[in-house]
Amino acid sequence: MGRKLLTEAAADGLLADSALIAHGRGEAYDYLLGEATCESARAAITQSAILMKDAKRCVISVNGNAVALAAADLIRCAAVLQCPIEINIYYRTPERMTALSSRLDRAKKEVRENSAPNGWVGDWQTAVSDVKILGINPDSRIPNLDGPRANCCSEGILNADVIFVPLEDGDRCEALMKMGKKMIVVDLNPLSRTARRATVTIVDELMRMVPILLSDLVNVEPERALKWDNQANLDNSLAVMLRRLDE
Ligand code: PTJ
Repeated sequence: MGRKLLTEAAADGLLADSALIAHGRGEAYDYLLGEATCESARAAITQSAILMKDAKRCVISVNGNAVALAAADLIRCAAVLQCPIEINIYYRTPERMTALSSRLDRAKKEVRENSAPNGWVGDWQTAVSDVKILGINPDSRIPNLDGPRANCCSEGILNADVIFVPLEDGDRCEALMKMGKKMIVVDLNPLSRTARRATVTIVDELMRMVPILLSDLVNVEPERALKWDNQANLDNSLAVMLRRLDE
């Protein structure tokens, strides 16, 4: 399913040229995970939900792959949190930005017509309509980062305290951490620079983990904040992969 979504998104001009290479790298790590959400990833998802609910200004940052694989569920998460989604891509072109923005607008319309997530109480159509899609007109730059990928919005990434970023690039993650932001990343590679720098790393496949995050955002109480050792959590995910190699 993921491959189909990505090849269709590539044909629609949503993706970077290297997007399928990135996905293939992810698939290799996912194979070692047994294509299942491991215990350490499950704990990281709950910790992420707590940080996102606790945030003063949370933002969900998306790139081409994230939109292709999980646009609808990411919009549901944003609706529950009442936070914006910002398109922030590595290989930025006006054509890709427009294509990604249209795809998110279309997904928003579909999500608005579907039922609310289980356990969520309120006016779902209004909650979804209120989700802002940012990124097309950046008014700021991430300090200490070169090139167009530093472009961002003051209403989104620049002033957020907690940023959820699937498939983030190491340099940008580092620059945003230096700004004092809490970074929640999704990366199937527990050894990547992004995975090792982030506040919370979810070593899981994006399409598989977003529905779990959504359920936690609806159901987990924010007071349940856990003490978090990201390196220990990464080591546990790596141990799952190494055990599989030994089998
Ligand atoms: O849309 P853009 O312009 O921002 O470009 C996006 C890509 C993905 C091309 C760009 O960010 C990139 O080159 O990424 P990397 O450096 O190859 O990193 C991708 C990381 O994400 C790798 O560590 C993969 O293991 C991981 N990954 C790939 N697919 C998934 C994934 N992690 C979770 N779920 C996935 N579906």
